[in-house]
Amino acid sequence: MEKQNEVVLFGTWASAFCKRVELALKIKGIPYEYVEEDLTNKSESLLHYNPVHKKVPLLVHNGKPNSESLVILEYIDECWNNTPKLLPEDPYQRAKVRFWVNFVDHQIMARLLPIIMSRGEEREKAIKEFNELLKVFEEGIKKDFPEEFPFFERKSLGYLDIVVGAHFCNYEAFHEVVAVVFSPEKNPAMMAWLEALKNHPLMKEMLPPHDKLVAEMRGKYLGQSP
Ligand SMILES: N[C@@H](CCC(=O)N[C@@H](CS)C(=O)NCC(=O)O)C(=O)O
Repeated sequence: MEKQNEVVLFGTWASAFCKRVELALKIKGIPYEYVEEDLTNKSESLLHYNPVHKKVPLLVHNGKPNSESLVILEYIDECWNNTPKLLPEDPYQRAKVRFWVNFVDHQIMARLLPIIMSRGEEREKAIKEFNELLKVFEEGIKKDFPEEFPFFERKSLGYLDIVVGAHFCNYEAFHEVVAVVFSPEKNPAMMAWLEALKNHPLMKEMLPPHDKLVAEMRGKYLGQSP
């Protein structure tokens, strides 16, 4: 007999994209099996189920694969629609949330690599540009969601909380290894939101341990072995 709702997530522990999916599954209370992938030696299953990108996260639901974290989040929200909603019910609010998630993914995240790759004055310039985008983001979400900021104080964690939290709650590791990019003086709204997210029980449970992440980042960005 075919198993009902068999959910398998292929991921890697340090990937914020994978954390997005794990958070969504936990918020919705969906039981799942987790498979840790070695990206230097990808499994047959990953290559078979995600032949286009060959990346994690990969979610296999009753044998049907889904890849790309944002696609997976929306799939989860639609499939398990009697659990807390990740996206708002109202189509316009939903569009706004998608707009800002897209802004984080394509604009803000893209400004991190120039910071990692540069040094000295060039890095200062890259940090300044990153902060300018954060300002746009902060002003934008305060304007679009005036009643809801920080979001989860009024409801369970949503789509934007997941994306922002999974990527930026571990900012202290980035500060330690690469550079200080967030500060309460420059980014008060973002910092308040991150502090609140960091204290959320699911975020605490899901985020990679600080020291392990620092060691991983030192290896990846600075070529230092543990
Ligand atoms: N746009 C993808 C990005 C996923 C991604 O970059 N995954 C990385 C791990 S963080 C990966 O699998 N890399 C393996 C590779 O590039 O071969 C998403 O949102 O899921």
